[in-house]
Amino acid sequence: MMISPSADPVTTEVIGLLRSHKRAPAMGALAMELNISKPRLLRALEALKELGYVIAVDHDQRLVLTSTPDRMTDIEIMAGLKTRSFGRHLHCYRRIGSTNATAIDLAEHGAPEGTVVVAEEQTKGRGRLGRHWHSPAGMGIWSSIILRPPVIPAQAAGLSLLAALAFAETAETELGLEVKLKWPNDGLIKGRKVCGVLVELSAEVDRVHYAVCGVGINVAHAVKDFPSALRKSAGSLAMAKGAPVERLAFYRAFLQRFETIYRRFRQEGLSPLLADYRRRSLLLGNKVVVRQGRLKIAGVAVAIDESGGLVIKQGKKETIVHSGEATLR
Ligand code: BTX
Repeated sequence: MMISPSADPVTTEVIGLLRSHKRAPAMGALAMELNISKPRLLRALEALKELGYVIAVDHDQRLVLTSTPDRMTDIEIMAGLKTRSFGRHLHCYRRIGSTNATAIDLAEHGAPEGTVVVAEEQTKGRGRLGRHWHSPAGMGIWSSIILRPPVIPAQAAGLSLLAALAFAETAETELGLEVKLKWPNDGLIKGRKVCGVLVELSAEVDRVHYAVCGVGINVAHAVKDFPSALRKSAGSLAMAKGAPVERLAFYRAFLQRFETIYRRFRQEGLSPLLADYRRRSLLLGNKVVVRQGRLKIAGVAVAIDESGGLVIKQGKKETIVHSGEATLR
């Protein structure tokens, strides 16, 4: 089910007015200003209340917006969003199977670059290689962005790295947390996985039609909120910070940073961004094993190359892997 307060123009106008006035006009005057009936205004106020807005009436009967909800709705994400294209087309859901699946559908129907699908909860959140991504209601940022980069499929592999890097830089600047990146796509804080990225492509051999870049960020979980199988390995921003973290502010900052990084990638490729990725890499300089199905590649992770591949040194031989599951030995 979609949550789209902006679909109702009256609700959008009311919230805009309440935001821009410390004390908005009283109910009757406000209805006149908006050129609507009082019952129509009441309906909009009721809808906002249901979404978690707290609107008080002061001693002069004026309306005062006292708090806005930390919910991933289009109106709230847009408020103060400074991007050019990321998040300018928003599809927000209360509950969805997978934001990646819905974004793929939208991309197939021509949705422009930067279109975003966000959900409060995913019932079939996808990880890589058919794995499941735990995405409970209200706890995290479950979001997919449609990209249309003018690159060949091999270069699109770098998109996972860009999204993970955007997560790391956002967590560092917004919350002062130290993030480690485990090639290709995990964001870890204090040894726990807080962010995962899943890029799905539609491409020909020499052209990418679109890429859907799905990013899952655990924000509000305490250890007990994870299923028991994940309690040792998974973490959240709130756990790392030791304090509540506002999802909306983090998400807006993430979209802005991701857009900046992505624009650079479009113009200059992956190389100028690699130093920032390498600096946070958990694997480089260490002994690793990368599993690709039944194949196991063991050696020392020595570099990340221009296409985002991990270079593994085995004696004198170097192998570049472009996908797989990496672990430290
Ligand atoms: P991955 O395959 O690298 O990680 C999946 C593995 O991580 C699981 O097998 C499990 O062990 C562990 N895991 C599952 N859920 C969580 C969690 N919430 N926190 C930490 N560890 C977990 C990573 O795949 C890619 C994940 C992308 C998720 C986003 S959410 C929005 C978008 N829509 C969608 O369906 N997927 C992406």
